Amino acid sequence: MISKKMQEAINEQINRELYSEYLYLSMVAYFESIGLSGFANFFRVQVQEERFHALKFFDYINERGGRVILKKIDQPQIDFNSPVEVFELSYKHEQFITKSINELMDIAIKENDHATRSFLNWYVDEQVEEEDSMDNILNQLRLIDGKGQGVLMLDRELAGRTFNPPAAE
Ligand code: OFO
Repeated sequence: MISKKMQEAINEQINRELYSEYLYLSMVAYFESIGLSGFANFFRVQVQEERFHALKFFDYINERGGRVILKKIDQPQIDFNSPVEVFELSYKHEQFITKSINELMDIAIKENDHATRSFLNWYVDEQVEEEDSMDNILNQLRLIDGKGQGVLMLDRELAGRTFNPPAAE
């Protein structure tokens, strides 16, 4: 059975994952409003990824005999000045999430909770990808100065992103 401390920390993380979903959905709305449907698609897929992250924690608490407590989700930022700003924020947000996953791991280590340590390894690896994908697009946007024909080409490329849920583990 999961400890109260570990359970509470994971419940907080479920809230952060749901907030991530909400934040990226707000970015979908922004990109739809400025006619960049490929960027909107990129964040629609990101929304699905975040829901997946939240539900994976949700299922884990249940499997370990704990109790999921859903908390209030803060309102995300609704307006953005440019695609570059969106990716700067997303990259920063993913760094924050990485830090929070590392803190969960610290608790699992302190509590000698080997099952949770093993479970969290998936998120540690996932965060490497999460940061990398935001950082890559941010760099591409900076190369093209965040505007012009290059943005339209990137938009076309991002239209092809699809959600591929990892195989059940
Ligand atoms: Fe974007 O990794 Fe979850 O929050």
